Amino acid sequence: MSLSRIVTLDEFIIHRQKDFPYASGELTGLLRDIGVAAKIVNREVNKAGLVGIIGRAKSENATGDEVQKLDLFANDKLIECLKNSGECAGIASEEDEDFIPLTPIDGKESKYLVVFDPLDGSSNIDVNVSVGTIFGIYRRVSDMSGPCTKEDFLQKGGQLVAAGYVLYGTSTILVYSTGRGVNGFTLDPSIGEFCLSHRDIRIPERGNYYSVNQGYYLKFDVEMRRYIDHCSDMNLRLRYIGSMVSDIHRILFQGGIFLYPNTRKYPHGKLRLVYECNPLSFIVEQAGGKAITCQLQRILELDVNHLHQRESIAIGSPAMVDEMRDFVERYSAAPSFR
Ligand code: FBP
Repeated sequence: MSLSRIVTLDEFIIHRQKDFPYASGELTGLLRDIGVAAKIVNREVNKAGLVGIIGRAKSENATGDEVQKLDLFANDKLIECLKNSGECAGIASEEDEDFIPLTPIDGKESKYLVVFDPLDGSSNIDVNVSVGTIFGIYRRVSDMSGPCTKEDFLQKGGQLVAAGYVLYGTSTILVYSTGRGVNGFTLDPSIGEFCLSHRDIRIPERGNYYSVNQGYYLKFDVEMRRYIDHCSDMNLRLRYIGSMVSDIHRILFQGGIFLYPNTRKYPHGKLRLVYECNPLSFIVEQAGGKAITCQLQRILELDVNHLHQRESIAIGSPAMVDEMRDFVERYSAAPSFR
């Protein structure tokens, strides 16, 4: 498929279905429906200031974080699209306490589940800084004759069959992988279609950027402070948007490393394993990068004990993640590295 002609997301997904000999079209349908939900969310994000949808909603989410009105809008739209798709047996959202089993349409049980962060970086919504939707797709492990169960959503990231994100930025781009490389599709508002714009994305081995909330520097463990000092000594440039999906998107194309270490406030890290770390680690690994915790475990191999589990993370260019690993092994006081 040459980039010289317009290739829409739907066309590309259908074309790639042949990569899966036993494909039934369900995953194709699900990816297509997520694309539709992204267009609806994009429309509201773009005119947020005009339709009274900016600002806080008077509620907190499952993990006690402030919720923005647009968070709830995006959450509702994704749930609605997945409910109507008929290709999804259940969903788990960062905004909802528990997973939501979906009623089969026409009695047809689906074998897929979707986890998502409806709007990542929501603290940036009101100030017009890029935000994104992050999603992951799993195959059920529970008995298909009944509704999905919690076990279905506690699968390791390595079990993902597909993952992706939509970035609502200077342009809107959907980036996804089904485990056979990573491709990006830019929304062309004039035809209302996501069109193939970035084929087979490969992350650079190394980059000139590091991404961390430097404001927490003194709250990080000594080995993280040593590594951040090293980044500065190496004249790497600090870039931190405060929307993980936006920082990861930059790193996918320009290289670099994103860090959210554990702190006193977040002793296990802040970012959610199921909705943020696993799907983005799947994408980055598919593009040739690496993703580990600041205790050096591979993110995609982590046990998932509960839906809103938080983890520390170091993710990005492989050579830079390896270098961070060396610093932890050299400077960490933790007995496991002695
Ligand atoms: P939300 O999904 O609730 O927006 O939280 C996640 C997030 O906003 C990430 O996108 C971002 O990297 C991080 O939190 C910023 O956190 P902090 O302000 O503590 O640096």
